[in-house]
Amino acid sequence: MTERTNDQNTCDQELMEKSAGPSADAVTVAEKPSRRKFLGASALAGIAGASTALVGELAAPPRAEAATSMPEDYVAPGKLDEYYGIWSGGQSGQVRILGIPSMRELIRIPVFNVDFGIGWGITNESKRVLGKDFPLGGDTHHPHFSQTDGHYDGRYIFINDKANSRVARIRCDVMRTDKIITIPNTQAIHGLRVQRVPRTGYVFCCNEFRVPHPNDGRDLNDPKKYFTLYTAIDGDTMNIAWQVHVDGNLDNTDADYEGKYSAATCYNSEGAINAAGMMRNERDWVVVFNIKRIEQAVKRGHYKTIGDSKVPVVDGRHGSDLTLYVPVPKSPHGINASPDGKYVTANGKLSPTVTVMSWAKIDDWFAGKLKKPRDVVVAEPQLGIGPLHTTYDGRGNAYTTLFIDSQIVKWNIDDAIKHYQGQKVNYIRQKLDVAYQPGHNNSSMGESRDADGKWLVSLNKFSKDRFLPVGPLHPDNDQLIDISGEKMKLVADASVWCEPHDCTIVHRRVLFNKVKRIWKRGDPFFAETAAMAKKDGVTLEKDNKVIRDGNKVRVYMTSTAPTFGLEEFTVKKDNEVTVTVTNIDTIEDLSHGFCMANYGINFEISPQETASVTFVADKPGVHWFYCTFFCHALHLEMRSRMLVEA
Ligand code: CUK
Ligand code: CUA
Repeated sequence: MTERTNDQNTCDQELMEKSAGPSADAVTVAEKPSRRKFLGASALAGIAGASTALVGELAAPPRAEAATSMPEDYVAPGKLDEYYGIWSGGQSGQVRILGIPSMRELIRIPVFNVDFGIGWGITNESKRVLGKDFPLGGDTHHPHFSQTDGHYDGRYIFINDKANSRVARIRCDVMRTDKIITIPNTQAIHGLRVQRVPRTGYVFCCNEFRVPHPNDGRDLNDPKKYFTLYTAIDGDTMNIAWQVHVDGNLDNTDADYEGKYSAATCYNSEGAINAAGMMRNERDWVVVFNIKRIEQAVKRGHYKTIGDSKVPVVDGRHGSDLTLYVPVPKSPHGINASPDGKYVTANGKLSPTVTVMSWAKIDDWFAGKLKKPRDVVVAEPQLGIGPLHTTYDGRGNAYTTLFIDSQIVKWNIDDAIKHYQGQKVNYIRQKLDVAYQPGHNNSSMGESRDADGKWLVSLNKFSKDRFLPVGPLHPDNDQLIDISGEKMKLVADASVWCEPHDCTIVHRRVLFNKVKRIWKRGDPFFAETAAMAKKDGVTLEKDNKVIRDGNKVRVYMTSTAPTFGLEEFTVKKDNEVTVTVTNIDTIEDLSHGFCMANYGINFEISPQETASVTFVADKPGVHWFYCTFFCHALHLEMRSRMLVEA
């Protein structure tokens, strides 16, 4: 693949030198960050109640700032990135694609949000995906690719919406959301990962909040009766396969490399309803789900249903043989399977440790060969304050974010295991300062067997002084780190809009040839619209027609630069109008838009795509509709009239 060349470095250095004037230097010096002072009080308050040892370490003296090196893999104009990064869009409810290593944002994929740019939430095609009465936004956290036998297969991306308890699927060939489902019996879908083997298969989700079931007003203030569920979705049909009634709450999840197990962290084994209560126990747990046994229980009818939902709910509480509860230190957060298929780590959050469990030992437990649930633990390295998430380089090393320490710690799994067995070995390889307060990190190909240990991204919650001030709301700072050598090297800062949480990084070979450059006629995304046209006797690719059907008017037109197929159409006030536009241009990148002035309508139509919108023509008069994508020298002239009779 692309080799890093000195030429690129030199070129980049020259660029940097040219752009950095004396005033820029002055700002850098004057505003030199003092990382350690930052967050002191609020971070301490946040872990009040955590052990005093933690608080003691927080007060430790500052370390030197890590030197930021010039981008080593500068992607020059016209050059392509080697990796795709799929970013969660956080509270924007979208998914974004970045190029790596450039960290350039390439595109945004609207998912749970309304987007005026492409008309997501405006067109009939997107509304069919969003469903009736859809909420206007979402809180996305975990974008993950479908896999086959532990390799990314480039079919789908799955993403959760914590705010409205939904899960969406994005088709990778057109990078368009094609399914959104609301998970029954839940509040706040948080953790999401996929079954790796034999394939995806299941999409596993953590329902975070404990609520009464059914949540219809009963047991309002009786938290003892609240509980939550672990959900498995069939990734092919997007139907719910089953749910598991668990003890405690659920946070994050991951699956193994054999198709036998998935596991989830629980930070509220206490079943409390406030922060102090949730931190009471010194230990919470990881729940391991035995997939075969759960499937058998469902098959045998050993399940209940809740309220109106038909989803089978099996009982996986303590004492069930469907699950294993592994006690781990206080309030674990991230859970991450290692790409060698051997281990899964639970990150301590309020404990400075990460708990390493062995899938083989989990096998032994379910076979009745182990006495105590803790016997599946093979290491518990002490890494620093606030471990949240871990990722891997495929060479036996793990990289864990330390939220409070604002660091990434690189550690060796085998050495951590030896240390746990009593040997005197140092498992910590390096600690790298990041800016600041990292949540997730993710490595190139890191959640698959093909982890290649080239790049690491640290998704930092705070950017503080790293960018020009832009008002009280700061961007997040996602930092690119080179992990190809012995030492981690910080390469670039990238500002991002709130608050991505997580990303997945895949080599371009996974997607490059799967991604379509123009739509294919007959695509299922607009199949329903095409069926409607057929009923009206309309050939979308050539007809420009107005069909009157009582109070309903259906307008069909083509678009080809720089004209719409119709120069005008006439409707009566309060007619329900459906406008269907087919972009018959065949040239890559030649998108048109359809914007109806003063009607709040805009959508994009890519080459060979059909898109439609339905609205009530409640404003009489002349309304120009115009193209919103600069498609031609006569783009501004690409406009026609809707005449609404009073
Ligand atoms: S969570 Cu945000 S930093 Cu939603 Cu995966 Cu850990
Ligand atoms: Cu079509 Cu601008």
